[in-house]
Amino acid sequence: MNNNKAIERIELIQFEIPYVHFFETSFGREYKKTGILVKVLSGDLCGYGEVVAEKYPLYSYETTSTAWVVLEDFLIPLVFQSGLSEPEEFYKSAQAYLGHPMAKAGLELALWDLKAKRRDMPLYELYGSERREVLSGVSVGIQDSVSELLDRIAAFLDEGYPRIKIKIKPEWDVAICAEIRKVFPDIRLQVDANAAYTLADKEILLGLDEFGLEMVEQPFSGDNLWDHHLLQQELKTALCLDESAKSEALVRQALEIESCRIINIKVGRVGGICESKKIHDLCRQQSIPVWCGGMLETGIGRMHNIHLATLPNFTLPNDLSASRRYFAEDLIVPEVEITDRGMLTVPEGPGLGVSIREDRIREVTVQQKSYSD
Ligand code: OSB
Ligand code: MG
Repeated sequence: MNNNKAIERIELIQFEIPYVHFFETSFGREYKKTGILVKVLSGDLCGYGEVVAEKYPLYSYETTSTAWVVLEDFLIPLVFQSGLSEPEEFYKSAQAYLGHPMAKAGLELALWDLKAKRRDMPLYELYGSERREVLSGVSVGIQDSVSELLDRIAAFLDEGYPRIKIKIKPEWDVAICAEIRKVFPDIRLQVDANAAYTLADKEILLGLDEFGLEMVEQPFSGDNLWDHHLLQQELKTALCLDESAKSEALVRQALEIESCRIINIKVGRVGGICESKKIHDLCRQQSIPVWCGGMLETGIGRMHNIHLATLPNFTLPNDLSASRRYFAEDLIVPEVEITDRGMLTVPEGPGLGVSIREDRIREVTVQQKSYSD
């Protein structure tokens, strides 16, 4: 088979899958995952990607519907018009269009999976990594009561997760950390505010210093690098940027002014693997550790994250949990599981290295469309 053959067909599949337990952040409570799968077909091979944009523009301005339109009107035509099939070429060409990183990342991921399958090698090897295991971690949403939160944390620790991240918001922050520390004084613990505070809340945020947290993630809005800098000057705990870390250029500026000491890399938020690698390399040069964030992806998006997290500067536990932490049934086999050492094993097969359950995809499909040249 000719390896340089163009893409013959692209499919978009919008899906909805209920969570096993609701997920609540400072943005609100969600009961199901909405997203888009991207399939790129060439010869007898198919590459899979996932668009992590959510139903509502809360975490990001992108939504499932904006991503669909941007893919249909601009990004898919770009692939067919230029005859490209390499993810690096796609990354360069798609930069002409502003914004919409999650839409771009979904298609770029599918092209990476295809590229690795064409070479008959696992994605992590294509990325130049050698690691066969990455650190898991679990992100625990806001609960109805402290006792429910403590029960959930205890259950996740029993399952072997090496680090717990809790979501915080005003009125669910310092007192909650104090309750957790009473019961679990020594666990690796961090908090994520999803932009719920402003500098006027500085005293509350400084109160988090007494809990030995690994980091405080994104207290202020995504556009606000300077206020993160002002807080980091007084906060002993490391700040970590998520929503703000939108590109290599912004991460470079954030590090120059010391807005944070840790970076969360999400492929969707930054617009793909090429941009993620640039951020990873920049942080590595500057001795800034990174970890892989999640968007409650299906197994397809999460396997992509697992391969990315094999890069050497992903040294902190990732927001990568077992399939059953999110869904009753995942879209892949084998499902993602954590080892007794709290790790995730990176599969050896070509591309993502797992089988895609087309039967399960059909069950969760809301809308589907096929595009060809
Ligand atoms: O801020 O990390 C976040 C989920 C949706 C939107 C934003 C975030 C999250 C998570 C999920 O924390 C972590 C995971 O996928 O396990
Ligand atoms: Mg976050």
